[in-house]
Amino acid sequence: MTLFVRAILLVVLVSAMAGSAFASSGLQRGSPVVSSVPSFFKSPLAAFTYIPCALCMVAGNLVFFNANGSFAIGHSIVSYVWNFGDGSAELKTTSPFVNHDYFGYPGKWLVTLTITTDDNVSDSVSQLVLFEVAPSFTVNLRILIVGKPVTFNASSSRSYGPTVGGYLWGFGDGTTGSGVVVTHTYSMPGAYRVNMTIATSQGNPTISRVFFVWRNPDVNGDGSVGVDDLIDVWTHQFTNTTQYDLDGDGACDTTDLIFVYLNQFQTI
Ligand SMILES: [Ca+2]
Ligand SMILES: [Ca+2]
Repeated sequence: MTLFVRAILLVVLVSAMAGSAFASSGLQRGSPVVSSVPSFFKSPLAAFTYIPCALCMVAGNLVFFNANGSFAIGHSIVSYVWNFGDGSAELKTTSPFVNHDYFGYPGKWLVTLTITTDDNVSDSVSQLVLFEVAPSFTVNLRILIVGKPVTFNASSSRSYGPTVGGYLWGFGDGTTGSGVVVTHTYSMPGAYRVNMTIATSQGNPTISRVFFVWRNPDVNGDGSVGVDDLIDVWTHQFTNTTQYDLDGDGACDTTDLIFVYLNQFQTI
């Protein structure tokens, strides 16, 4: 290894380590501010899932809400405002996790979540919550990559009564799918709100989570993510070369470099 390469590696690693604190905490908090954002790169995006406490021995209809799948790049989410759809007062929290105890029938409510970022940009999502149905889904990839099929699987969902007629998906890029297991391929990097709706005899409850899709960090295409890719991305910093702009924010910058660094030796 030449001295020149060693020098590059040192700079790369130091800058990557400096940024790893925010990178490891997820893009929701503390990512670098993005100056020019392409139109497909929508942020923030509100999303939530819920778990009905259908088998709990508690009074009322207790529901756990989780908005941790919401997303904002370059800014923090400073508030979550919940309208639980039952006439109760809206609840404003700083935590993405809340629970709400409903009392009485019909056991389904249109719930609206509004998130706001520290630069005062908001996004809302409204979804039907059906107490006797617990929708959930898993994803088969740790990291979503442009051009790589990803499989969403809703077979972990449960119904405690209503007859399930099917599973409907919105992939957040304008396309939809149906079936308990679906596979989708994204063509552009960015943030996508994936929603899954269960069609039932009592109503169609929905949950959603935001997924971030990256360009492949194996930028030199040799089949693995390694130091060669790290150097490639580092040498293209601030050149606006699309191939090296892995998060699709319009520039090859530190965020892209850290993404490669964090995914060295990983199977992509
Ligand atoms: Ca490579
Ligand atoms: Ca970028």
